[in-house]
Amino acid sequence: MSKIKRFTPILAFIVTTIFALSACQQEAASTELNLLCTPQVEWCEGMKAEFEAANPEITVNFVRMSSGESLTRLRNEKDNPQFDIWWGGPIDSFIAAKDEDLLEAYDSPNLGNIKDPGLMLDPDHTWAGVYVGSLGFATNQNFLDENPGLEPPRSWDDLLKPEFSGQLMVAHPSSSGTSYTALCTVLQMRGEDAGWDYLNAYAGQVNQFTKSGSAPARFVGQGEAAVGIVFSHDIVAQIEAGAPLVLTFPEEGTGYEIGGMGIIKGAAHLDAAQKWFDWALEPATQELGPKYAAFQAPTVNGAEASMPELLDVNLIDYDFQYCGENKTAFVDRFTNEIANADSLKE
Ligand code: S7P
Repeated sequence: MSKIKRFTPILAFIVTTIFALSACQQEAASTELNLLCTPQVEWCEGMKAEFEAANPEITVNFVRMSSGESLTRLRNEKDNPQFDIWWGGPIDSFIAAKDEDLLEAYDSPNLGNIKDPGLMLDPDHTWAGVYVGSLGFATNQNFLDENPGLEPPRSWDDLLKPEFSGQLMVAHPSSSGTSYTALCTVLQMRGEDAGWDYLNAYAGQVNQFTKSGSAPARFVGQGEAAVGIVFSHDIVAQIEAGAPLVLTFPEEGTGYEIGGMGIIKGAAHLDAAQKWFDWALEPATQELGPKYAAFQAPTVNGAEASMPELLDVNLIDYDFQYCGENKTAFVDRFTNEIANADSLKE
Protein backbone atom coordinates (compact mmCIF):
# COMPACT_ATOMS: atom_id res chain seq x y z
CA MET A 1 0.00 0.00 0.00
CA SER A 2 1.40 3.43 -0.96
CA LYS A 3 2.06 6.01 1.72
CA ILE A 4 -0.64 8.28 0.20
CA LYS A 5 -3.29 5.52 0.38
CA ARG A 6 -2.41 4.81 4.03
CA PHE A 7 -2.59 8.51 4.89
CA THR A 8 -5.99 9.23 3.22
CA PRO A 9 -8.26 7.79 5.99
CA ILE A 10 -6.23 9.65 8.64
CA LEU A 11 -6.62 12.91 6.71
CA ALA A 12 -10.35 12.30 6.29
CA PHE A 13 -10.63 11.71 10.05
CA ILE A 14 -8.78 14.94 10.87
CA VAL A 15 -10.89 17.01 8.46
CA THR A 16 -14.15 15.52 9.77
CA THR A 17 -13.09 16.17 13.36
CA ILE A 18 -12.23 19.80 12.60
CA PHE A 19 -15.63 20.33 10.92
CA ALA A 20 -17.43 18.65 13.80
CA LEU A 21 -15.58 20.76 16.36
CA SER A 22 -16.24 24.03 14.59
CA ALA A 23 -19.94 23.12 14.16
CA CYS A 24 -20.00 22.36 17.85
CA GLN A 25 -18.43 25.73 18.64
CA GLN A 26 -21.02 27.51 16.50
CA GLU A 27 -23.79 25.70 18.33
CA ALA A 28 -22.27 26.74 21.63
CA ALA A 29 -22.63 30.49 20.89
CA SER A 30 -24.60 32.02 23.74
CA THR A 31 -28.22 32.92 23.23
CA GLU A 32 -28.53 34.77 26.54
CA LEU A 33 -26.73 37.56 28.34
CA ASN A 34 -27.19 38.34 32.02
CA LEU A 35 -26.64 42.05 32.49
CA LEU A 36 -26.12 43.89 35.75
CA CYS A 37 -27.31 47.39 34.88
CA THR A 38 -26.69 50.38 37.17
CA PRO A 39 -28.07 53.46 35.35
CA GLN A 40 -31.74 54.41 35.48
CA VAL A 41 -34.12 51.64 34.44
CA GLU A 42 -35.40 53.45 31.33
CA TRP A 43 -31.89 53.49 29.86
CA CYS A 44 -31.30 49.85 30.85
CA GLU A 45 -34.50 48.82 29.07
CA GLY A 46 -33.55 50.86 26.02
CA MET A 47 -30.07 49.34 25.85
CA LYS A 48 -31.51 45.83 26.17
CA ALA A 49 -33.89 46.48 23.25
CA GLU A 50 -31.18 48.08 21.09
CA PHE A 51 -28.68 45.28 21.74
CA GLU A 52 -31.25 42.59 21.00
CA ALA A 53 -32.19 44.35 17.75
CA ALA A 54 -28.49 44.34 16.73
CA ASN A 55 -27.97 40.75 17.97
CA PRO A 56 -31.29 38.93 17.44
CA GLU A 57 -29.81 35.60 18.53
CA ILE A 58 -29.23 36.92 22.09
CA THR A 59 -31.82 37.65 24.78
CA VAL A 60 -30.67 40.09 27.45
CA ASN A 61 -31.88 39.50 31.02
CA PHE A 62 -31.09 42.51 33.13
CA VAL A 63 -31.39 43.48 36.78
CA ARG A 64 -31.14 47.17 37.74
CA MET A 65 -29.12 47.76 40.89
CA SER A 66 -27.32 50.73 42.40
CA SER A 67 -23.50 50.65 42.45
CA GLY A 68 -22.95 49.64 46.08
CA GLU A 69 -25.61 46.95 45.90
CA SER A 70 -24.05 45.66 42.68
CA LEU A 71 -20.62 45.40 44.25
CA THR A 72 -22.02 43.50 47.25
CA ARG A 73 -23.92 41.15 44.94
CA LEU A 74 -20.84 40.42 42.82
CA ARG A 75 -18.79 39.77 45.95
CA ASN A 76 -21.40 37.34 47.28
CA GLU A 77 -21.60 35.53 43.93
CA LYS A 78 -17.86 35.37 43.36
CA ASP A 79 -17.78 31.55 43.36
CA ASN A 80 -20.93 31.21 41.29
CA PRO A 81 -21.38 34.35 39.17
CA GLN A 82 -24.90 34.96 37.94
CA PHE A 83 -24.11 38.01 35.79
CA ASP A 84 -22.00 38.16 32.64
CA ILE A 85 -21.40 41.88 32.37
CA TRP A 86 -21.83 44.98 34.52
CA TRP A 87 -22.69 48.15 32.65
CA GLY A 88 -22.93 51.63 34.16
CA GLY A 89 -22.25 53.28 37.48
CA PRO A 90 -19.15 55.27 38.46
CA ILE A 91 -15.80 53.52 37.92
CA ASP A 92 -14.88 53.92 41.59
CA SER A 93 -16.87 50.71 42.10
CA PHE A 94 -15.23 49.00 39.12
CA ILE A 95 -11.81 49.82 40.56
CA ALA A 96 -12.95 48.29 43.87
CA ALA A 97 -14.29 45.24 41.97
CA LYS A 98 -11.01 44.83 40.11
CA ASP A 99 -9.11 44.95 43.41
CA GLU A 100 -11.29 42.07 44.60
CA ASP A 101 -10.62 40.08 41.41
CA LEU A 102 -14.27 40.17 40.32
CA LEU A 103 -13.67 41.35 36.74
CA GLU A 104 -12.32 39.62 33.62
CA ALA A 105 -9.87 41.50 31.38
CA TYR A 106 -10.94 41.86 27.75
CA ASP A 107 -9.01 43.32 24.81
CA SER A 108 -11.98 44.58 22.85
CA PRO A 109 -11.18 45.60 19.27
CA ASN A 110 -13.05 48.83 20.08
CA LEU A 111 -10.76 49.96 22.92
CA GLY A 112 -9.06 52.18 20.33
CA ASN A 113 -12.27 54.25 20.11
CA ILE A 114 -11.84 55.55 23.68
CA LYS A 115 -11.03 59.27 23.74
CA ASP A 116 -8.79 59.39 26.79
CA PRO A 117 -7.51 55.90 27.63
CA GLY A 118 -5.32 57.24 30.47
CA LEU A 119 -8.50 58.27 32.28
CA MET A 120 -11.22 56.10 30.80
CA LEU A 121 -9.62 52.68 30.48
CA ASP A 122 -8.17 50.36 33.10
CA PRO A 123 -4.50 49.72 32.17
CA ASP A 124 -5.24 45.98 32.54
CA HIS A 125 -8.46 46.27 30.49
CA THR A 126 -10.79 44.92 33.19
CA TRP A 127 -13.07 47.95 32.82
CA ALA A 128 -13.70 50.68 30.28
CA GLY A 129 -15.51 54.02 30.56
CA VAL A 130 -18.81 54.32 28.70
CA TYR A 131 -20.03 57.79 29.72
CA VAL A 132 -19.12 60.91 31.73
CA GLY A 133 -21.29 63.06 33.98
CA SER A 134 -20.93 65.86 36.55
CA LEU A 135 -22.49 66.26 40.00
CA GLY A 136 -24.97 69.08 40.50
CA PHE A 137 -27.63 70.41 42.86
CA ALA A 138 -31.35 70.22 42.08
CA THR A 139 -33.49 72.84 43.88
CA ASN A 140 -37.27 72.89 43.93
CA GLN A 141 -38.47 76.15 42.31
CA ASN A 142 -41.65 76.23 44.43
CA PHE A 143 -39.52 76.13 47.60
CA LEU A 144 -37.52 79.10 46.32
CA ASP A 145 -40.74 80.98 45.49
CA GLU A 146 -42.04 80.31 48.99
CA ASN A 147 -38.79 81.64 50.50
CA PRO A 148 -38.21 85.01 48.83
CA GLY A 149 -34.57 86.04 48.68
CA LEU A 150 -33.34 82.44 49.01
CA GLU A 151 -30.98 81.48 46.21
CA PRO A 152 -30.33 77.92 45.02
CA PRO A 153 -27.02 76.56 46.42
CA ARG A 154 -23.94 77.51 44.42
CA SER A 155 -21.28 76.13 46.78
CA TRP A 156 -20.88 73.13 49.07
CA ASP A 157 -21.07 75.53 52.04
CA ASP A 158 -24.47 76.79 50.84
CA LEU A 159 -25.86 73.32 51.56
CA LEU A 160 -25.18 73.94 55.25
CA LYS A 161 -27.29 77.12 55.43
CA PRO A 162 -29.98 77.01 58.14
CA GLU A 163 -32.62 77.60 55.44
CA PHE A 164 -31.78 74.15 54.05
CA SER A 165 -31.85 72.41 57.42
CA GLY A 166 -33.75 69.14 57.01
CA GLN A 167 -34.22 70.01 53.34
CA LEU A 168 -31.42 68.09 51.64
CA MET A 169 -31.93 64.78 49.93
CA VAL A 170 -29.11 62.53 48.74
CA ALA A 171 -28.61 58.79 48.41
CA HIS A 172 -26.64 56.83 50.97
CA PRO A 173 -23.05 56.12 49.83
CA SER A 174 -23.32 52.46 50.85
CA SER A 175 -25.86 51.80 48.11
CA SER A 176 -25.23 54.61 45.67
CA GLY A 177 -22.34 55.48 43.40
CA THR A 178 -23.73 58.98 42.95
CA SER A 179 -23.61 59.62 46.67
CA TYR A 180 -20.16 58.06 46.95
CA THR A 181 -18.96 60.43 44.19
CA ALA A 182 -20.22 63.36 46.31
CA LEU A 183 -18.53 61.99 49.43
CA CYS A 184 -15.20 61.45 47.71
CA THR A 185 -15.43 64.86 45.99
CA VAL A 186 -15.68 66.55 49.39
CA LEU A 187 -12.79 64.54 50.85
CA GLN A 188 -10.57 65.50 47.92
CA MET A 189 -11.54 69.16 47.95
CA ARG A 190 -11.22 69.69 51.71
CA GLY A 191 -8.72 67.03 52.72
CA GLU A 192 -9.79 64.11 54.90
CA ASP A 193 -9.95 65.84 58.31
CA ALA A 194 -11.97 68.89 57.25
CA GLY A 195 -13.84 66.71 54.72
CA TRP A 196 -15.22 64.35 57.37
CA ASP A 197 -16.26 67.34 59.51
CA TYR A 198 -18.09 68.76 56.51
CA LEU A 199 -19.78 65.41 55.75
CA ASN A 200 -20.98 65.24 59.34
CA ALA A 201 -22.61 68.66 59.04
CA TYR A 202 -24.02 67.88 55.58
CA ALA A 203 -25.58 64.64 56.82
CA GLY A 204 -27.21 66.66 59.61
CA GLN A 205 -29.04 68.70 56.95
CA VAL A 206 -30.46 65.61 55.25
CA ASN A 207 -34.18 65.03 55.31
CA GLN A 208 -33.86 61.41 54.21
CA PHE A 209 -31.23 59.25 52.53
CA THR A 210 -32.37 57.30 49.49
CA LYS A 211 -31.12 54.02 48.06
CA SER A 212 -30.77 55.13 44.45
CA GLY A 213 -28.59 58.04 43.41
CA SER A 214 -30.99 59.63 40.94
CA ALA A 215 -34.11 59.28 43.15
CA PRO A 216 -33.56 62.59 45.03
CA ALA A 217 -34.06 64.55 41.77
CA ARG A 218 -37.50 62.95 41.46
CA PHE A 219 -38.43 63.45 45.12
CA VAL A 220 -37.20 67.05 45.18
CA GLY A 221 -39.24 67.67 42.01
CA GLN A 222 -42.27 66.37 43.91
CA GLY A 223 -41.56 68.76 46.79
CA GLU A 224 -40.47 66.17 49.36
CA ALA A 225 -37.28 68.16 50.05
CA ALA A 226 -35.79 71.43 48.78
CA VAL A 227 -32.38 70.36 47.39
CA GLY A 228 -31.02 67.13 45.95
CA ILE A 229 -27.36 66.23 45.34
CA VAL A 230 -27.52 64.27 42.10
CA PHE A 231 -25.70 63.84 38.78
CA SER A 232 -26.59 66.82 36.62
CA HIS A 233 -27.85 64.66 33.72
CA ASP A 234 -30.38 63.04 36.07
CA ILE A 235 -31.57 66.53 37.08
CA VAL A 236 -31.92 67.45 33.39
CA ALA A 237 -33.95 64.28 32.80
CA GLN A 238 -36.42 65.36 35.52
CA ILE A 239 -36.57 68.93 34.17
CA GLU A 240 -37.30 67.54 30.68
CA ALA A 241 -40.10 65.49 32.25
CA GLY A 242 -41.62 68.70 33.65
CA ALA A 243 -40.33 68.77 37.25
CA PRO A 244 -39.98 72.31 38.74
CA LEU A 245 -36.24 72.09 39.35
CA VAL A 246 -33.35 74.53 39.05
CA LEU A 247 -29.93 73.03 38.25
CA THR A 248 -26.85 74.67 39.83
CA PHE A 249 -23.26 73.63 40.42
CA PRO A 250 -20.86 74.32 43.28
CA GLU A 251 -18.70 77.08 41.81
CA GLU A 252 -15.55 76.16 43.73
CA GLY A 253 -15.61 72.76 42.05
CA THR A 254 -17.68 69.66 41.58
CA GLY A 255 -16.95 65.98 41.18
CA TYR A 256 -17.73 63.90 38.17
CA GLU A 257 -18.12 60.28 37.22
CA ILE A 258 -16.85 58.09 34.47
CA GLY A 259 -19.51 55.43 34.07
CA GLY A 260 -17.85 52.03 33.69
CA MET A 261 -18.39 48.59 32.19
CA GLY A 262 -16.66 45.28 32.92
CA ILE A 263 -17.08 41.56 32.23
CA ILE A 264 -17.65 39.44 35.31
CA LYS A 265 -14.97 36.88 36.12
CA GLY A 266 -16.34 33.41 35.39
CA ALA A 267 -19.16 34.75 33.17
CA ALA A 268 -21.20 31.86 31.79
CA HIS A 269 -21.91 33.73 28.54
CA LEU A 270 -18.49 35.19 27.89
CA ASP A 271 -18.95 35.48 24.10
CA ALA A 272 -22.19 37.44 24.52
CA ALA A 273 -20.59 39.64 27.19
CA GLN A 274 -17.76 40.45 24.78
CA LYS A 275 -20.31 41.35 22.09
CA TRP A 276 -22.00 43.78 24.49
CA PHE A 277 -18.62 45.22 25.50
CA ASP A 278 -17.65 45.82 21.84
CA TRP A 279 -21.09 47.26 21.00
CA ALA A 280 -21.09 49.63 23.98
CA LEU A 281 -17.85 51.20 22.72
CA GLU A 282 -19.27 52.04 19.29
CA PRO A 283 -20.05 55.71 18.62
CA ALA A 284 -23.60 54.96 17.41
CA THR A 285 -24.36 53.09 20.66
CA GLN A 286 -23.06 55.94 22.78
CA GLU A 287 -25.33 58.39 20.94
CA LEU A 288 -28.43 56.39 21.96
CA GLY A 289 -28.60 57.89 25.48
CA PRO A 290 -30.92 60.89 24.86
CA LYS A 291 -33.48 58.53 23.26
CA TYR A 292 -33.83 57.07 26.77
CA ALA A 293 -33.53 60.33 28.77
CA ALA A 294 -29.81 59.78 29.46
CA PHE A 295 -27.74 62.92 28.87
CA GLN A 296 -24.29 61.75 29.96
CA ALA A 297 -21.41 62.56 27.59
CA PRO A 298 -19.88 59.77 25.49
CA THR A 299 -16.36 58.37 25.99
CA VAL A 300 -15.60 57.40 22.40
CA ASN A 301 -14.42 59.38 19.41
CA GLY A 302 -17.07 59.98 16.80
CA ALA A 303 -19.96 60.29 19.29
CA GLU A 304 -21.40 63.75 20.01
CA ALA A 305 -22.40 64.83 23.53
CA SER A 306 -26.10 65.76 23.72
CA MET A 307 -25.48 68.35 26.49
CA PRO A 308 -21.79 69.33 26.51
CA GLU A 309 -22.58 72.25 28.85
CA LEU A 310 -23.00 69.76 31.73
CA LEU A 311 -19.25 69.18 31.68
CA ASP A 312 -18.40 72.81 30.94
CA VAL A 313 -18.34 73.58 34.67
CA ASN A 314 -15.59 73.72 37.28
CA LEU A 315 -14.70 70.01 37.57
CA ILE A 316 -12.19 68.90 40.16
CA ASP A 317 -9.31 66.65 39.16
CA TYR A 318 -11.17 63.65 40.58
CA ASP A 319 -8.80 60.86 41.62
CA PHE A 320 -10.68 57.69 40.67
CA GLN A 321 -7.90 55.43 41.93
CA TYR A 322 -7.94 57.03 45.40
CA CYS A 323 -11.74 56.86 45.57
CA GLY A 324 -11.90 53.30 44.23
CA GLU A 325 -9.22 51.94 46.55
CA ASN A 326 -10.76 53.59 49.62
CA LYS A 327 -14.38 52.92 48.80
CA THR A 328 -15.02 50.23 51.38
CA ALA A 329 -13.21 52.11 54.15
CA PHE A 330 -14.90 55.46 53.43
CA VAL A 331 -18.36 53.95 53.12
CA ASP A 332 -17.88 52.02 56.38
CA ARG A 333 -16.75 55.17 58.17
CA PHE A 334 -19.73 57.16 56.88
CA THR A 335 -22.14 54.36 57.85
CA ASN A 336 -20.64 53.72 61.28
CA GLU A 337 -19.83 57.26 62.36
CA ILE A 338 -22.25 59.55 60.51
CA ALA A 339 -25.45 57.93 59.25
CA ASN A 340 -26.42 54.30 59.12
CA ALA A 341 -28.10 52.78 56.10
CA ASP A 342 -31.25 51.59 57.89
CA SER A 343 -34.60 52.51 56.34
CA LEU A 344 -33.40 54.15 53.13
CA LYS A 345 -36.10 55.64 50.92
CA GLU A 346 -36.44 53.71 47.66
O1 S7P B 1 -29.17 57.49 36.25
C1 S7P B 1 -27.95 57.43 35.60
C2 S7P B 1 -26.89 57.42 36.60
O2 S7P B 1 -26.91 58.56 37.41
O3 S7P B 1 -27.00 56.28 37.40
C3 S7P B 1 -25.73 55.90 37.87
C4 S7P B 1 -25.80 56.04 39.27
O4 S7P B 1 -24.62 55.96 39.98
C5 S7P B 1 -26.79 54.94 39.67
O5 S7P B 1 -26.97 54.63 40.59
P1 S7P B 1 -26.58 54.81 42.09
O6 S7P B 1 -26.14 56.20 42.39
O7 S7P B 1 -27.91 54.50 42.67
O8 S7P B 1 -25.51 53.81 42.34
C6 S7P B 1 -24.73 56.81 37.20
O9 S7P B 1 -23.58 56.19 36.83
C7 S7P B 1 -25.52 57.27 36.04
O10 S7P B 1 -25.02 58.41 35.42
